[in-house]
Amino acid sequence: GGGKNAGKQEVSSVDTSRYLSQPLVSHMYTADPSAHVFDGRIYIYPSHDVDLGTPQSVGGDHFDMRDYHVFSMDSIGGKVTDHGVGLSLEDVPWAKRQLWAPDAAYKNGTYYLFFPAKDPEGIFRMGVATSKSPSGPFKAEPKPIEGSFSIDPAVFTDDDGASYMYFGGIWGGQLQKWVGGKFDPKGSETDLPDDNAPALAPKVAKMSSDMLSFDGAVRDVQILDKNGKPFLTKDHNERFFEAAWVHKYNGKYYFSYSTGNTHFLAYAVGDSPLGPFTYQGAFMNPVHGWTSHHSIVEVKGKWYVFYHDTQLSDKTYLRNIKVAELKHDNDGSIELIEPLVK
Ligand code: FUB
Repeated sequence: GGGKNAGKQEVSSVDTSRYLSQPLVSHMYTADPSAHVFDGRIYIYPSHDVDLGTPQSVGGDHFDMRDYHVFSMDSIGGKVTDHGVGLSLEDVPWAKRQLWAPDAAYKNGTYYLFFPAKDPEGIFRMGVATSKSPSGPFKAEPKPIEGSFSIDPAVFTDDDGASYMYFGGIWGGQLQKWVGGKFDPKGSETDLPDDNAPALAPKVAKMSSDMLSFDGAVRDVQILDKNGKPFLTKDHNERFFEAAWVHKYNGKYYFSYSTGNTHFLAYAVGDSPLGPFTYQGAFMNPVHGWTSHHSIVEVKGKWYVFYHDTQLSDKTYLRNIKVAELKHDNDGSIELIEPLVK
């Protein structure tokens, strides 16, 4: 069971009955699963975690991923197919390291893979790669998306066909180093210093019709409390950290994210894809592991959350993707999921 020594368990002694669901993939480590239904099949675009011995740092250097694999299945609970390497670091001309959480989208016969990576200066940017198949392989554009920065792109396409990219992450995701609109290498490694100032906001940009660039300005995503006030830096249980995702349910826009160092997956609801969004609460309690990162998708009339934990490795940076059902109540709220069975 759990308790103080849980982190010291050998892999062979992991008690699988502690977990709400089991890893979808166990022949390699996977994380940050972005799931989509394309052509009636479920495709998953995760990070591919590897152990290269890179020393741990607050900035997350040990999340040192080098490629992406694409996975698919015909139904929830069905066999998972590994389509192999969809994109490699060496095939991205501008990217030097750390292929972090990706997402995918489809428009006009083309599939798009969006991904963050550090450029030669050590600054996270967002790249895009294209394919005629949802399983790849994807060909990267020669340059990062102009005006992009930080991590964790999530692309949502509304019913009117307009697409938006949500992105940003604090601490290792560098969002706090961009407060002046320009990268400050001397900026904080964690939250901004003023605990009583408004917390850093995630970002949103409308995508151009060819999905290769931002159409207009990058804007702040406002996450407000129930009194209409923004959360403050000190509100670590509620404020945005990373892992943005948007889904639409009953005409409302649900902006969900990780609170990072407090390990919740939380959500906020709004009437426009650009926000503002009003915080509703956590919908998933902390998983086993430090990071929490998810996607929410409808499959045949039921809703699912794809997420990860560290069941297979007991190491923060070697994760495994999972899926669980997600329930919207009649009032639109999401039922709280407990990923660790007590
Ligand atoms: O996988 C690397 C980073 O860890 C992701 O980009 C974050 O969301 C966190 O899961």
